[in-house]
Amino acid sequence: MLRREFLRLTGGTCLVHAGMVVAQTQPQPEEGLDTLARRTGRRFGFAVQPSHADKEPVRSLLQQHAGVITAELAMKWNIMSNLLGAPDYRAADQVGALASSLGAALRGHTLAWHQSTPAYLTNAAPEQFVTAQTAHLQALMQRFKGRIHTWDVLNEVIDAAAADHQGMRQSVLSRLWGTDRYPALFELARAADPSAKLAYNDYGMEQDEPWCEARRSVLLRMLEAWVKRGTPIDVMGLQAHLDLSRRFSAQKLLRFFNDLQAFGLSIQITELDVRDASNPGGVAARDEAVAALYKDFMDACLSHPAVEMVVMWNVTDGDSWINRWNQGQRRTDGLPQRPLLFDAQGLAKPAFHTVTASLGDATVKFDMKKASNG
Ligand code: 9MR
Repeated sequence: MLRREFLRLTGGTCLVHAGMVVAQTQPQPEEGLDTLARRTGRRFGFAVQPSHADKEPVRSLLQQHAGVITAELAMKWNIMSNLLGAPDYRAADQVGALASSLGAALRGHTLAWHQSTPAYLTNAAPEQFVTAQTAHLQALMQRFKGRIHTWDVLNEVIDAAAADHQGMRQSVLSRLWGTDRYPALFELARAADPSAKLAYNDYGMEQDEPWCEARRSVLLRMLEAWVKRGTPIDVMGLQAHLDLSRRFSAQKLLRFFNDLQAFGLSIQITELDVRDASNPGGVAARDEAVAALYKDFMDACLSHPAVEMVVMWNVTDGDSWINRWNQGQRRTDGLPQRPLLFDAQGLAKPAFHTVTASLGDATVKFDMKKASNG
């Protein structure tokens, strides 16, 4: 095998690093990211689209490193809905089959989200919407019953700027389902598949900015009310779309994790990537800065016993949603962003090595006395 091919398949991990021979106890090349995560009872994985997952380099990288698979698009309601006919589950089934073939846990994403609500329901009567949302949730959960590790039941309902609405986002969901009835989604989900963990999933809470703090406060208030009324929720999904232009404080993040744990929730990092649109440097400097933020973030996460899994949002910089033409912020130099662990050719970047080291060095095990509020 060519050295280049070997490094690609192994994620580029060398036995000699920075001039030092790596001790036998350090991660070995054949140990993929999920294997390393399992040492502390955790899992590591990726969000994928079927069209990327069956092509190189993504295919081999998943085989080497994936212990969790999330469908980036394929399990969203608007993607599978047909106004006139039965839902089209083909792409969702492909992602399910991929997870099985890899022996990976499958995350279901997402049962209720304003952005994936089919357009034809935007002006529905509330009763019609409730009937359609309920039927969708039940049918999709029934199809994957017993095969989903965790369902993202509800996604992104917080908007801290919505002061007149207690920080709840105003959307098709708040209008037609009702914010006070969000817990009912979890009750329906628990009844539909009692074997799946149930998550609320959201973004913009991981870094040290006033607006993140505001979003954390709204979230904790919302979760407290849900838990008080016995809502069957098991997991807080933190998307972790990190950004180099924002500050990071491990101390504040860990305090937030303690608050979530106190509600009896485990924590899953569900959509990790690092945007570098603001970094003016060349590729090497950008990659070092991205790797440093990954290190700070991963070390903090892995030091907390409530953190259960880490899922990257896509696999290589080439298939990252951030670099698609209509998404993410553009760099002023016109170059693509470098948000993930592997470059567009599938070669390991410095961020891969820091994440490998964080997983390899972790000593605190995932240890969650599962909440009894379910
Ligand atoms: O990456 C996804 C992008 O390709 C889709 O156009 C978009 C709408 O379906 O969803 C993106 O994924 C989002 C995820 O579902 C929820 N959190 C934010 C993600 C990035 O926008």
